Amino acid sequence: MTTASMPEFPAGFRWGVSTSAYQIEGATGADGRGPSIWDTFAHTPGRIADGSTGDVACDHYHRYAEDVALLAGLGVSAYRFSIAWPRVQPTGTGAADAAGLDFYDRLVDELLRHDVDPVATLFHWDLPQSLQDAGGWLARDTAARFAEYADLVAARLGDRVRLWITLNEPFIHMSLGHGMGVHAPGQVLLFGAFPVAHHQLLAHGLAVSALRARSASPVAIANNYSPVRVLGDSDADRAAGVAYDALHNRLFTDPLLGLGYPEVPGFDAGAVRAGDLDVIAAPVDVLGVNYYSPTGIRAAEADAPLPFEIVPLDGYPRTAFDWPVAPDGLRDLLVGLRGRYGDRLPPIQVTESGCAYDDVPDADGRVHDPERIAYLDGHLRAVREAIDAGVDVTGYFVWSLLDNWEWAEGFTKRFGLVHVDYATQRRTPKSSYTWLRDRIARR
Ligand code: IFM
Repeated sequence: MTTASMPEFPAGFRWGVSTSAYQIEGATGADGRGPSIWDTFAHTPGRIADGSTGDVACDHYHRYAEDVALLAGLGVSAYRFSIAWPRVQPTGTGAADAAGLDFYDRLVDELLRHDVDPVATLFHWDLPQSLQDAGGWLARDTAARFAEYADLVAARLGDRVRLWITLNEPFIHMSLGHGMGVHAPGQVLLFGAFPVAHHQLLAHGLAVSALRARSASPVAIANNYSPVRVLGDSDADRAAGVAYDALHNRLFTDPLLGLGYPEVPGFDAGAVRAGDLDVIAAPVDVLGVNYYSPTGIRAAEADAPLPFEIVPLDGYPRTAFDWPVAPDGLRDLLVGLRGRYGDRLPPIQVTESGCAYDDVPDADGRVHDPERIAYLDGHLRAVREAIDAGVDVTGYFVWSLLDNWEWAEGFTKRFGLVHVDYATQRRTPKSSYTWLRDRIARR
């Protein structure tokens, strides 16, 4: 597929790629880094599909200069990475570990040397294990600890990071990590996980002030969204759709934009104290939107624990994760956010969008991934349609630069524009990398 017929994007549109610390860095024992909940979880037999861990991952900690060169070759204007809290504070409290921060200092400088804006996420799920032992996100104190950590990072990098992202996908961390237990820390609390939502949002709000006190750069949060497709036409099916939408798409956005918590089935507001909602509603400069696919919903059986049932959506091509490829969902989501929140909505950047396929080098060592090219083409067109419909979208980050360690799926899912041979750590740009490079160069 050529890039000739691609729509244009507004001047200043931010082209980026995203990664996260535990998924690529490796070097989990280097320079005083403490253990995180993902070290513990990955080392627990039976938790990860292929029995792997993030101990080495893509060895980015040692190969970051090679990876920044790949970013520069791609021509992106921004790189979204995450900072590992246990590198900065090995036990989640106290003074910063200088060597841990030095790594991010070097990375940021290397990015700037190549004219790539550093976009730093403070929390992409790797909570220091010591904080988990003290209650994790069920404990209100973790929010205060997060603000201290944000202050330490901003004191060191606040002059050079161009966009801060406080949290990555707090909904996924709450639901998969604490509701269903398939991610770290592996808790199966179902509705008992709601304090995790509130304490993450409180942490976000406190961190917004901490960052603003040290850095003039804009602040955002990256939420995961999935537009709901209701299957079935009964009132119960529609009510199930509304319930799921509130849980997935509104729980972490309504309070952020000053609307308080939406009505969510089973929501327990016991953790909410006077003044918290004001802290959470501290204005952000950008809303980060992570989108992968829509969710099919219908009413659950009468005695089911949840009031909705998630059902597969037919009629779409599928990724190796079996997720439907639905660019229309991204357009609907962006337009829907604008419709729902109106002038409360800050500019949006799509902070993650991508797909996993079973990419294998051919006999010549080249990696052809036409499905990913089609995916990116479709999703970029969807963003353009949303802009045409009046939504202020100012950036698009592909997940991910590299094939990497995909959480409970281990190394079995490849999301990268660049193929990684995990035995040799050899990086091979896929055909989607070349396509995106040419696409960006046309701007
Ligand atoms: O790999 C993850 C990332 O860490 C968070 N968003 C979704 C991606 C794909 O599953």
